[in-house]
Amino acid sequence: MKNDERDIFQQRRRLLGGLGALGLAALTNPITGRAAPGNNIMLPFENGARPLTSAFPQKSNVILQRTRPPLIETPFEVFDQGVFTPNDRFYVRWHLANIPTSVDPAAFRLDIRGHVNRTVSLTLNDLVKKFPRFEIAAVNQCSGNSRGFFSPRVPGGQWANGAMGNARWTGVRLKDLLTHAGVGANAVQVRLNGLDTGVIPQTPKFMKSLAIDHALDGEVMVAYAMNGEPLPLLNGYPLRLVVPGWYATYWVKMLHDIEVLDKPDDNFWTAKAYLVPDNHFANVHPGDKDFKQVPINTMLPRSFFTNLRSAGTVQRGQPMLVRGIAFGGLNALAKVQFSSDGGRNWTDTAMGRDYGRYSFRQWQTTVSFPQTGSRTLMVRAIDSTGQAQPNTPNWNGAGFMRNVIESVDINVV
Ligand SMILES: Nc1nc2c(c(=O)[nH]1)N[C@H]1C(S)=C(S)[C@@H](COP(=O)(O)O)O[C@H]1N2
Ligand SMILES: [Mo]
Repeated sequence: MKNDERDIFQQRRRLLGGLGALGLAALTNPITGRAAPGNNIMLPFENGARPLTSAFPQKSNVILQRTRPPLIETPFEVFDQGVFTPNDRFYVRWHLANIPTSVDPAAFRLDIRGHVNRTVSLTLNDLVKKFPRFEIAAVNQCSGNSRGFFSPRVPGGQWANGAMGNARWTGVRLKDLLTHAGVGANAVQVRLNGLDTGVIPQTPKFMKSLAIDHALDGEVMVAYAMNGEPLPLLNGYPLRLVVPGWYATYWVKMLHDIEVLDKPDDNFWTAKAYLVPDNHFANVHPGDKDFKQVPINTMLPRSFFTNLRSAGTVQRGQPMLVRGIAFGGLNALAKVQFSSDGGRNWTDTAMGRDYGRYSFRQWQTTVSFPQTGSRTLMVRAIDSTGQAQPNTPNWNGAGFMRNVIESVDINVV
C-alpha cells in the first residue's frame, strides 16, 4: 500500500531508530505534562500538580483529576506516540457517581422506543449480527478540554489539553437502528440515556438529545468497540454513542435506551446544561451578562505541538524535527501551519496519513535556527471551509471550547 509511504507516524518510527545518528537531541526534551518525582505530573498552569494513577480498571498511567465520579486525563506525551489514543490511556469523564462496576453482556438490552412504529429491545449479539458494521475514526473531546488554561480561571475540572482522544470506533449506524424500529412521522429529536445515575433520586439522569435529522445522518453511531477492543467500562462498556465532529458531551456512554421524541427535550442535561455563548468561538468578556446562549455543538479546528515544550533548548544550526497533532472538528483539516518567528511568517507543514475528516492527523516540519536566543514557535490548524484558530484565546464562564493558536518558547543555544 502506498499509504505506508505517506504515513509520517510510521516513518517517524523508522527515524527514531536512527535518532542518535541524526543529532536530533532536542527531541529528547520532556514534553508538557511530564512525570515528576513521587509519581506526580505537573500540568502547565498554577496548581497543576496531579497524581498519576493506574488504580482504575483498564486504565494505566493516567492523570487523576477526581476520583468519584471519575475524571481522568490523558498525559500529553501519549499524543506524540500515534494518532490513535490507546484505550488504557484514554481520558474519562462522568457526571454522576453511580456507575455500574460491571455490565453483564448476555443480559444487556438496548431499547428503542417512543415515537417509533415498534418498540425494540436488542441484545449485543443482535447489534453485531443483524446490522451492517460501521467504522469511523473520530476525536472525542470534552467541552471543558483545556479549561485549566482559562484566564481568568473558571470553576470546573481543571484539565490541561488531555481531555480528548482519538479512536477507531466500530459499531452500527444510529440510522440503521432507528430505521429498524421505524421513526414516527412527528419525530423531532432522539434522546440517548446511559446506565449511570445520581446518588440521590432527584439528580437528573444523564441524557442528551439530537435533532432527528442529525440522528439519521448515517454517521452518528452506536459503538461497541474502540480501537478494535470492547469499550473499557469507564469509556462506556458495552455501548456508547459516537457523534463525529461534535463535543463529547453528546457521546452518551453505557447507552441502553433510545427514545424518539415528538417534542424538544426539556431534560436538564440537554436543555439547561452545556450552553455556550452564541458566537463562533463561544467568546465573551468576564462580567458580560445577558448574552444569547445555545447548546454546545460542533468542534472547531485545533493543533498542538507534541514533541516540544516551552523552556526547551535547541542547538543553533541543528535541524530539528517539530511535530504534533491536529484535527478539523466538524470539517476536514485543510492544513496545519507553522511559524518559527512568533507568527509573522507561516509555512505549511507536512501532514501524516489521513484517517478521515474526524480523526487526529499528525503534522511535522523541520526547522533550524542560525542564531542563538529565544524563539516563539507557533502552530495553527485551518479546516476545509477556511476556519482557522484564533490568535487570542476565547473565554467564557463555563470554560468551554478553549481554542487558540498554540505556542512554545524555546531557547536556541
Ligand atoms: N452516560 C454518560 N455518558 C457520558 C457522560 C456521562 O456523565 N454519563 N459524560 C459525557 C461527557 S461530558 C464527556 S466529555 C464524555 C467523556 O467520554 P470518555 O469518558 O469516554 O472520555 O462522555 C460523555 N458521555
Ligand atoms: Mo465533557
